Amino acid sequence: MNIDPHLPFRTRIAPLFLPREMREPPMLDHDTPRPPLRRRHALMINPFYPKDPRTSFGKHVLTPTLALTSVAAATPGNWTVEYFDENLLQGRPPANPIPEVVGITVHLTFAQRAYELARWYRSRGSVVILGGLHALSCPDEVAPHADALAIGDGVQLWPEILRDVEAGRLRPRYASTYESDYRLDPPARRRLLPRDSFLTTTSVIATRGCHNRCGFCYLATDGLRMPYRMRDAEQVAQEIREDGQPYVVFIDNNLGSRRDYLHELCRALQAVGIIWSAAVTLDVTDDPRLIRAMALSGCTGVFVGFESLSDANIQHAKKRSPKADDYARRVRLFHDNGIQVNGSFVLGFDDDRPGVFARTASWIEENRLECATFHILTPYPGTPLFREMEAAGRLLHRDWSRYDTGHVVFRPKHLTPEQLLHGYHWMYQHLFSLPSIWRRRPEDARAVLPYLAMSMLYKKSNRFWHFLIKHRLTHAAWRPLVEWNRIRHQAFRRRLAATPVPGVLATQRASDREPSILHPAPIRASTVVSAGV
Ligand code: B12
Ligand code: SF4
Repeated sequence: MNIDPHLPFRTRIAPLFLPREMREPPMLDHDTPRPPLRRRHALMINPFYPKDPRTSFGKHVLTPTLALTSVAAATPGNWTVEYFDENLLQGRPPANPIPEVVGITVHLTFAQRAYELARWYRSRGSVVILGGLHALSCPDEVAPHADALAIGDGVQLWPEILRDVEAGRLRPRYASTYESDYRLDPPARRRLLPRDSFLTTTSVIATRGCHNRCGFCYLATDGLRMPYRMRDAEQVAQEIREDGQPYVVFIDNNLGSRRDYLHELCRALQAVGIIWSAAVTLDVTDDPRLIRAMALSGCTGVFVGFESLSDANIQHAKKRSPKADDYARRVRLFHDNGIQVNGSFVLGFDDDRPGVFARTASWIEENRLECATFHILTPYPGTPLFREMEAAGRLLHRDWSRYDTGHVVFRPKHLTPEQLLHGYHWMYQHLFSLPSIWRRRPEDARAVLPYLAMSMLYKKSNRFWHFLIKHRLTHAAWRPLVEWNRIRHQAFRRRLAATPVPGVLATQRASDREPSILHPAPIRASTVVSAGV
């Protein structure tokens, strides 16, 4: 169905539920007396960031960031370590006793909250270490808020920092590259996480970097050199077994950068019996056998950065990606292997005009993408896109808290900032609506019910999410659905394994295809969980 290009601008955007706790962090207490300091105790904090009511609140408790659990894994044995995520709505961060060291991860969107926390803990006697993406891209801005800055890979730096604290010789800056042998890193310390608060605590990272360098991506930040590194497939499988959860989310930038490696990983995962999802670039579909291997090893969903349906936009972004007129065939290949697609789209590129919203929404519905994620183009500081926008005088402001891909921070070329924001809101309103969810239901009748259940839970239940998150019921509410799906997926895999391997014909365009034994009738899995990070 082609949506009228004027529809987004004729539609009123409805106000949405956004409780204060999802908008503002808890107040820090400045009045109570200072509790004692606990030596050799480190507290790791993931600061609060305001939630966008257009998207699902469930997104934030799907799976945790690995930033701090990775760093915590490198803590020397004579230190104790504790973890606190302000986004889990459990009130103020721990302050009794006061930790000797506080490690905070800083992204540009929550930098102000990180500084506020840093100020508060420093005033109480803690040594504060700031690290993360923003420390790397804007070190001079971050440095005054910390006793020490960790620039780059915290796993390499953390033991040295704690030893220097012990010896009273802390330096203001520590820097590390990402050139180390990734296989030697200790597994993330997931046991520090409140397990009840997440659908799954098994966020896993198997590879680092990406073969692309898109101009808008944080990987293109000046000074960041992140060569593609892979961990042993067996090591990854073992880490997954140890966490004992049925669903695993790979948070790699692009799990499909090296196809030979992904084949190897699929072989290792096949024996584990979990279901999993990951972000991959669309070119993985160049190898249909790989898509089948992914499905047979438990892949139920992929997060794909389509970014745009305009080839001009893709070229401008310097993304090496298949042509837009071939996206549909490639989506079909995932669907034929029972893999759901969560498409990620960036809005506001230079070739985007007011018709972009209706056109993108029509395409998503026509190709039955089970889920879609939208981002307003955002020039992250330090990237080529930022430099380009700055040089052209197109940046509207430098309020980093609004550089969260949900606000317009630059002057678009063929849209007004108001049109871009309205169109972005309309995309979520439209794609999260019941008629659109229904239009995108899987073709296989067996898959429809779980798809609807998951879509309702994920896209229509923010009030419920608020309750679940606050009362630490996320895992309990979600787990039966996931377990049901894991079992269904195992049956699907047996059916898939019994069908012939797709061959040459499967790689042809859909319109050219002849029915063939090499391209069997698709069998669909009733999967409901798709990668959403
Ligand atoms: C998991 C994830 C999420 C989760 C959890 C987020 C959270 N903060 O809790 C969810 C799904 C909720 C999420 C949401 C969003 N995310 Co997100 N997310 C990720 C993802 C996929 C993985 C993060 C991770 O675990 N990385 C692995 C760790 C090990 O790497 P790291 O964070 O860099 O940490 C290392 C170092 O930086 C350093 N370090 C970090 N912190 C500290 C602290 C100390 C003390 C020390 C010593 C060292 C140190 O050591 C670590 C080990 O080397 C990344 C992409 C990626 N693969 O990194 C995007 C990413 C971080 N997200 C991004 C964005 C934009 C968002 C959103 C704003 C998008 C949106 N509109 O919804 C939201 C809102 C969150 C927000 N305001 O920050 C961007 C950030 C871009 C930028 N320049 O800031 C990224 C990079 C994706 C991308 N390609 O653009 N996200
Ligand atoms: S393909 Fe994705 S992860 Fe890779 S550089 Fe581009 S935006 Fe970044």
